[in-house]
Amino acid sequence: MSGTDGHTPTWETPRLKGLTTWDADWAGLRVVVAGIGASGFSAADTLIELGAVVVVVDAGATHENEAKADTLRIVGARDVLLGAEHATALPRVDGEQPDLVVTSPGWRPTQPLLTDAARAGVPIWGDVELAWRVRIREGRPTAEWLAITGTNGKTTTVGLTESMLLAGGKRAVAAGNVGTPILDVIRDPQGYDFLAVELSSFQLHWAHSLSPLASVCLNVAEDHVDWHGSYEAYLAAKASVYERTRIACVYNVEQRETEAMVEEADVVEGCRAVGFTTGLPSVSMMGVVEDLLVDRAFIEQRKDSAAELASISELGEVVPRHLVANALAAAALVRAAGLPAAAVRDGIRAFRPGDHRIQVVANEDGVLWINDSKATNPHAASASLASFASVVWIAGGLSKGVSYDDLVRDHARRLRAVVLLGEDPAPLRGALARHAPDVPVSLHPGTQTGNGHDGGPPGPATGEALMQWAVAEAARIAQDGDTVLMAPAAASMDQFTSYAHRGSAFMEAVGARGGQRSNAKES
Ligand code: UMA
Repeated sequence: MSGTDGHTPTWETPRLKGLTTWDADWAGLRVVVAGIGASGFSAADTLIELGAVVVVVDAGATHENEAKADTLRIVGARDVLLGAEHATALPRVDGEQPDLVVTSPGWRPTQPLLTDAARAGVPIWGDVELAWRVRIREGRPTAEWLAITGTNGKTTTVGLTESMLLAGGKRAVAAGNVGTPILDVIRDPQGYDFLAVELSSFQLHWAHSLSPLASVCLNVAEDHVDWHGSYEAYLAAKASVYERTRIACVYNVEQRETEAMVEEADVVEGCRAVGFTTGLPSVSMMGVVEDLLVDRAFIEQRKDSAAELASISELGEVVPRHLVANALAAAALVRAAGLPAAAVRDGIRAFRPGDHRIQVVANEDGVLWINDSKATNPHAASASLASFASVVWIAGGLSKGVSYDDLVRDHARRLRAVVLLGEDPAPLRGALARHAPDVPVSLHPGTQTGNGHDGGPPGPATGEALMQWAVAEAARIAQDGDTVLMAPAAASMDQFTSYAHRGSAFMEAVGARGGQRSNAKES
């Protein structure tokens, strides 16, 4: 794990070894922070507070980054280097080779500054590793960590976990990949009992010594292959969530890969493996009996009985199977943390799912409109498609190098038509041609005519304009009983600023259609 093969850096050096608490001797440590986004800013700010000598590098010289750079200079950063030319090699700090690089998750291991650091033997940590190292302050841990990863359902599960912890009267917060940098919550003066920490595969790749109270990998499917280099490397990053877990490693009974990860993990003596299943639970599992979520893991009489936690209907009006799985995983984490069954039920009742995840936008004229902009990979889109019988599917975007063959093959029978997004629709279009040749496919006229970069016709619409076209096209095709499902199975950044932007554009376009119709009725 420590990567001492000469090609990858070790993450520990004699100077870094003792740095395992907030009160350790961080003073004068020479650190390069890669990135000035959410996590990089938080890492730099923390390191400056700890007395380290900090140089921050970011390839983007935007106004927003300039403003952040000014703030960091004021609080004491040694230097902030903005612009692509600075991200091509490891900078020196006060004329010397740095002791450490703290990188942002978006930086790939193949990025030149990072490969330069690796070649020079300079350890690379992510902000999550730094947060783990400084969590003990004045002799006490600031909070216990419940670590959550998986290809899909992370954000819902951290939200449910946080809600259950709060319902149990604990001071708790969701942090990490969910949006709030982990170092911001570690430094919160009020403090917390528990953190529900969402960890992406990128963050896990750069985390080396975490030892959470409980951990879960919800599921795995091909994703982020472009960042990790291979699916195997992505899986290895995901599996590392279980390393050094203390009380319970929670796995998905319906996905053997996650159980295998637990079997392989080097955990703390006495740590249990606890499964979750949307079927009947065996001993040491959370599961479903009739319409109830039950616990057969954290009760004394688990050999011959199960304890009721909540009824499925308390999760909402439409309850897809994966939401049941997410709730059971969250329940396992909080039960491992010693919370009572009532906290699970009350947490589920209080939970409000976030926008853009199988969100009902409208149900009009017999057509259900669903925003699942968070379905940024085939696995998430598959779970979404499986929830509906007859679908007009709005899909496509930045494909991240994944294959769409299985997805289209598995769901071809439920597709009435497909409306394609994406600057490069070829990957999904090809899979549709191979596995669903009879399903009509709509392509924006701009996409069909070219990208406009070569002096040809104008390129495809983007953002709101593109989504208005897609929604109008879907409305033209959809029939009574259909679901129009915007679950793109791809990232959004080629045509939108984020999945939230894409989802909001969809909701606005659907809402505007409702407005047009009611105006037409009135006039
Ligand atoms: N940058 C470079 N060179 C590079 C790459 C990036 O200079 O090669 C710079 C950019 O100009 C930018 C900064 O680095 O200024 C961005 O860093 P980042 O992309 O790591 O993003 P942060 O703002 O630090 O946000 C990160 C997570 N982003 C990613 O992993 C891409 C956020 O997850 C997370 O909420 C935040 O830390 C706090 O922990 C977002 C995400 O999209 C939601 N996650 C992916 C996902 O869920 O699929 C993994």
